[in-house]
Amino acid sequence: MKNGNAGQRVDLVVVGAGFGGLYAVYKFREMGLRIAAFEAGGDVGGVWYWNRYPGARVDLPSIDYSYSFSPEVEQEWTWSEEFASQPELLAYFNFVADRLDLRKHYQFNTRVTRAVWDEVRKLWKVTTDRGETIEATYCVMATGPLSIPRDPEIPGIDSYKGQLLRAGKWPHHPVDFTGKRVGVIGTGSTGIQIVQEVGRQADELFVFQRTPSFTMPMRNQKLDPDYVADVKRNYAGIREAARNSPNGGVRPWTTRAFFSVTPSRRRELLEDAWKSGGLTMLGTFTDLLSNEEANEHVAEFVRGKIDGVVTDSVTAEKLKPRGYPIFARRPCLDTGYYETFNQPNVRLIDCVTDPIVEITEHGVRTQSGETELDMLIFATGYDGLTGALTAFDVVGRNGCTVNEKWKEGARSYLGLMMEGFPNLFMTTGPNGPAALANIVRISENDVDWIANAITHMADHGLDTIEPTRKAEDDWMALVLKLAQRSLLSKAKTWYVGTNVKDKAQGLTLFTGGFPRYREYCAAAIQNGYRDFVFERGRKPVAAA
Ligand code: NA7
Repeated sequence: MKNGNAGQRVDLVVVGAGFGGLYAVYKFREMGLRIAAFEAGGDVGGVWYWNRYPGARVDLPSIDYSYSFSPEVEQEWTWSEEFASQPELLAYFNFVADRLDLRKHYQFNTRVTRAVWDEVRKLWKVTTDRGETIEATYCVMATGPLSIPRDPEIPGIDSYKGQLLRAGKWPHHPVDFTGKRVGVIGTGSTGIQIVQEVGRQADELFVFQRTPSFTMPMRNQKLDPDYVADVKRNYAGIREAARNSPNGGVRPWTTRAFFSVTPSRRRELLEDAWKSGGLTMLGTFTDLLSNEEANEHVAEFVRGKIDGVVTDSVTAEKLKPRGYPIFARRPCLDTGYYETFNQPNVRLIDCVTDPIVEITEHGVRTQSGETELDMLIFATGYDGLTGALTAFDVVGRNGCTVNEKWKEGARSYLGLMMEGFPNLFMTTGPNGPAALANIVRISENDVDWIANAITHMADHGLDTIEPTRKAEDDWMALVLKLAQRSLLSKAKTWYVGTNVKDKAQGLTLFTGGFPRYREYCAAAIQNGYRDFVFERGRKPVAAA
């Protein structure tokens, strides 16, 4: 599709060309629906289209972080590394788009600026930054949990005269750091990946750290062709196992509680997990996110590893995360991050004891003085989970916007729909398991669920679908109850919204595990859609 959408009427609008969007376009096209799809980026890939910073890499095994819906794609695509790099991930997206001929449905470089529910005509009017308006019966917001990068709230950003780079909007050309004085603000997953890479190239690297993250060795490796062949023969079983695991992936998990084994056995298990790499440690005990004492033991184990690597004891101490549970912030995976701080060209600036005051013409001024920089990189995170749908006006019944609805915190039913927003669906939406389970498995689950709902409506001649207030209230109560049992709320992170000024705070994630989430989604269909209100014409219709 080029630019010929103005005034067009379609069955369904899809926003986004990441994992959720591409599968949605495929699925709904196969159902025979007329689709218009929009993507702000210049091509497919979602977050992997934008995040081209050096060292960008997924923290789930590539085998898991890929579609299961297409046997052709599974068999024809070959992953080269256990944890794929951004270029390989982008190549995968392009392969899928070409192989399934999805690109033609998209209008790229086009941002949706407004979506308004027309109560009389029972359709969504979707407006883009190109000034066109499309009408659609259904709207699928596949806008992703991490699509609105945010600058740090530091005065003076505009005055900086050096080269300013943002991890989430990285240039499309190679950036050369040789001979440069480089600063990185932010030490989450993104900052860590950048630091370990840029530290090897830059003349001097200054790492501005406010909250240290726990990071564990990724131990990435090239995939053995025999292993890949074996995976390809067994994809069906691998996918089934992933769907039935709490994290939606093949990562090992257990039914063993931390204090159920002796201290020496615990140590052994943690050492094994450390050696095995990736997020293995997260699956070593069941209660790491519910038992504070168990959690602190594991945190101390990881802090000990920092001492084992970082030679300067003051720097080692500063790098040790304290004051929040391990895994309550997204655990990071690294390849030599701590080793980077043993290099003479790398300096850690602790922004707790020496806070950033402003960004100046020449660099960054902390309380103790100015650090002059040729290049400054922001790795300062995202308005996560909700940011994409609050960044523009999504207007439901009675003129109510998503922003208004979510003023006190994001609400939804199953992370899929909202009361007051008929025929509007989300994939990996807030109050679903996004961020806590494999986003590809969640996206597939969500698109399949939406497809079921649309088929049900077509079969019964229904015009609108919307969850009841009670269903949404009950779901939110469950999400809250589970969240209260989890240590995830005990850290300041994008999971709980504390990283964005004035954002409502609270854990807007379903923490009950992926299989249980799938069960709830399936039950909402199998019980005859009793948690939804349907309309035919202007009349409410009881669930069939
Ligand atoms: P994160 O994990 O939200 O990290 C953002 C980092 O930026 C974090 O260390 C913040 O410190 C830091 N930050 C933000 N503002 C400032 C200011 N003003 N001064 C100093 N430091 C600041 O985002 P990522 O992009 O790394 O990772 C996002 C997800 O991508 C990750 O969870 C994985 O799922 C992949 P703070 O914690 O606020 O003290």
